[in-house]
Amino acid sequence: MTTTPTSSWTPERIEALLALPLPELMWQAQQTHRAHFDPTAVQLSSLLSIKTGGCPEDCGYCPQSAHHDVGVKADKLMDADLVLANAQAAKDAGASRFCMGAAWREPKDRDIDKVAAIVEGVKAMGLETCMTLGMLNARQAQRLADAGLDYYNHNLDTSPEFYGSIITTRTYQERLDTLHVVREAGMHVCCGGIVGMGESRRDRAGLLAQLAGLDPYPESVPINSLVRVAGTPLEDAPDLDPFEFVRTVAAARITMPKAWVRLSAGRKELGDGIQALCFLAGANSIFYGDTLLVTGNADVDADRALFVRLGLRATGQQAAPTAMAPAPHRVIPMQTAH
Ligand code: SAM
Ligand code: DTB
Ligand code: SF4
Repeated sequence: MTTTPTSSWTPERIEALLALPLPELMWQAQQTHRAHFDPTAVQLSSLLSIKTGGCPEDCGYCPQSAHHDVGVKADKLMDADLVLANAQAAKDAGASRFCMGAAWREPKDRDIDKVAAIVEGVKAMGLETCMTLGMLNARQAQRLADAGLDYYNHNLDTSPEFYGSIITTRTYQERLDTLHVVREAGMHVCCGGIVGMGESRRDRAGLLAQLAGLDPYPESVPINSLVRVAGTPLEDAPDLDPFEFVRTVAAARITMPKAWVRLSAGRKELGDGIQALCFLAGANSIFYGDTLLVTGNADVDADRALFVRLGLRATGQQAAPTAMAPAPHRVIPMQTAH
């Protein structure tokens, strides 16, 4: 694999998109969105940390890295029963996909045995499954695919040029290699990045060029807005104009027309107005539920109210948003980083 983008979406072309007058950019994004999706439908994924904290990687944004003094306690892999109880709660609340994250650099083979059993259990509930466990080798990817895992999340996070100032313990190429084995195993790829880490607009274009250049591009593209967590190296990252986030979402939609573009971390801080612009720009998926992995997510009642105010509906549900099922609740309390 190579870090040279293979699509016609070069960083230069994408940077030009990002620089368009906002009405022009939004118009292009909306046309693309409407060609492939119902613009009123938003997919809901719920997230659970199944192995929290103590990660050997040094990702500068991450509260779960053992390199940073954040106060997140390192746990072992959660019991399958508890994972399944959380999945059932997410399903009852209306989520169509259950995403499980582990703070590992890479799973051990005995971990794969355990998570494969969890995948089978969550699938049996009728939920789509997604996992993010760090780097995988080809054999591990195949085990997960055979267990029925629908999506594997592994983010590129930023441009190849900016990457080294955020993470030193894992290379960009290693991330691309994991994406390759996930694809070869036949799973859907969920891959995106983080906006607001002090990167330039050119870096955001560089990230999107990498994503759009994957062949095929990811089915699911999470766009995270950095959650600045005290104790991480990025706790004092400079403020970014939130319209840059909207622009990034719009450019993701234009460059990856059929992908699910997910508003991921940082929705609470973005506020209703910016989120509404993101939906207009082509975002059509969110993380729904009390918590992300260790930090708080947007309030579920606020999400339900926002869907009603904007006339959006959750995909996979017949009823109007006013009839969205009750908000999901955690079966066990999650840790909250300060
Ligand atoms: N350990 C696995 C890995 O890194 O591949 C999986 C879990 S990791 C927490 C998943 C993703 O969450 C990261 O790639 C990053 O994009 C995102 N993330 C982590 N901390 C974040 C933060 N503070 N703000 C925004 N996104 C964050
Ligand atoms: C992704 O791109 N964002 C999610 C999911 N994939 C695993 C994680 C967000 C984590 C935000 C910080 C935290 O709570 O740890
Ligand atoms: Fe570990 Fe993933 Fe956090 Fe990086 S982002 S420190 S790999 S849990």
